[in-house]
Amino acid sequence: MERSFVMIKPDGVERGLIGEIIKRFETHKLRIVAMKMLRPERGLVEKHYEMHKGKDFYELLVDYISNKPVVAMVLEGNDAVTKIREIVGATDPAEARKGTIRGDLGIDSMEKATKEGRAINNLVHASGSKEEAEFEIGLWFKAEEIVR
Ligand code: IDP
Ligand code: MG
Repeated sequence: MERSFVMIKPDGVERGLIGEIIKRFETHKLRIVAMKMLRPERGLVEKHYEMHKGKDFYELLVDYISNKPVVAMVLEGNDAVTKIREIVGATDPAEARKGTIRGDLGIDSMEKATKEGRAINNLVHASGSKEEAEFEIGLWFKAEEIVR
């Protein structure tokens, strides 16, 4: 059984899509083993996205998430990392396939975000690899917060 980290980003929470997003994961046999709602402080978000440090969108990305309501969770299932990324879809909602969360529910695009000088609003974060998942789960959750 594999685990991955998922965060419903501030735009997903703001638009009332928490239930819809969670339903899509549960429907695909991914089990929630940890979950909390919080407004992550800047330091946590900086660490979470440290792999992007130095990129031109890094500060915008940290601004997008910091101190805003998000839902953080750990999901467990067969091939969870890959499966979740498939369910989530491509980074740019304008490019994401139908049937994916970002493709069906996303309303932003890389083009619009760039024009407006902000991060792409794409509803959800999901770990990109097993290594990322391990790092992110440890960053956001204490061992005793994993419930199964
Ligand atoms: P991912 O979330 O699909 O894994 P990453 O490349 O890891 O995509 O980027 C992290 C987040 O940063 C994206 O989900 C998106 O919100 C934002 N982002 C990525 N590339 C850009 C960009 O070129 N401009 C603005 N924001 C971006
Ligand atoms: Mg990523």
